Amino acid sequence: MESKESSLGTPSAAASNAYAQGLTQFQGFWIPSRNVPTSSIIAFQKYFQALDDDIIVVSKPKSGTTWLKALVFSIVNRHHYTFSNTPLNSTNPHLLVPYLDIHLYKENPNPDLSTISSPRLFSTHLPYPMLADSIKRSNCRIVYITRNPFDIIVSLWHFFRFMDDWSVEDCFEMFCRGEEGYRPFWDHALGYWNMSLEKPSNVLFLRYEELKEDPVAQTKRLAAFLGFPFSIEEEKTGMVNQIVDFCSFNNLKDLEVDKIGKNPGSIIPNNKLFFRSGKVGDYVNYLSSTAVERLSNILEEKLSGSGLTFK
Ligand code: PAP
Repeated sequence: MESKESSLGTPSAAASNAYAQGLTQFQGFWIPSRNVPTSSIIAFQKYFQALDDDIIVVSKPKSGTTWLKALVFSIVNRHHYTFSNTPLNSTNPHLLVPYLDIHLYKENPNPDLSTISSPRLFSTHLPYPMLADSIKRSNCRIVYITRNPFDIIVSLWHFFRFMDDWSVEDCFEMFCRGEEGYRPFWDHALGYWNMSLEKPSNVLFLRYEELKEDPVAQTKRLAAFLGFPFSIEEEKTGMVNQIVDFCSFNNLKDLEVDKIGKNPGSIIPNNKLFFRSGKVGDYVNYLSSTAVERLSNILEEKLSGSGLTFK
């Protein structure tokens, strides 16, 4: 595995936008190195020792990570907290399911994670080939969430407008060239898709759209995969619905911590940015049908024969 930063530096769109200027080619992927120094990835790859009961939330940015983290935290901790005293009321989901690379191994190249109670909840945006070998060798569970790339583009574009006066077309072009952070979309998704087929008890492949369409069924599926299935009694008393409601866009976005809070040390100016519209198909308001057709064709070619499709 290539372990040096590439002298290629930044993607071809770099001249025109700050987002691209913050990307570094590393181990074959473009990494937003302003937020994820390559040294923290190296430290994570070298020192992280996965445990069999670890749970790792993985996504490409803007795929539904915040939502999934809230759900996973709520499912796993439902016997420890009520909805009125859950830490989600006062802490953004990103801090409750911390990033291995953006948080833990950035703050300390060899943090002591042994004191975290089981199951430990972690997250990353890194593509499968860049995960620490101990994760691949262990029996831990990876939950991957993906989303239709058209909505990801629009979400990404909106999100980074806090630092970039870029157009949605700039963002779209970058995505089509596979030069966005953790790029390209199709390789990222394929890596986890293939692993979910190869090791279905270790890798769950979720879609944002499926969660939106039937959050109760998908939350049950998620809980069963995580080894925390809902009992018949819990289903009867409405626990699944309560978790779904608590983690819904409308509830989380109105919590004070997510409305006016900011995660300490984060480059993201406020947590509100993690909650924009939370809709499926919003892209039709931003991308032309020609653009959609063009990316659909790219996806068809790149994903051909894999069984993975996006609409
Ligand atoms: P991140 O990679 O920066 O953490 P991520 O959470 O993956 O972002 O994705 C953000 C998207 O999820 C936003 O989509 P939008 O821009 O199209 O609106 C955000 O609104 C949406 N989102 C956040 N929380 C929820 C939720 N509880 N339910 C549904 N969608 C959500």
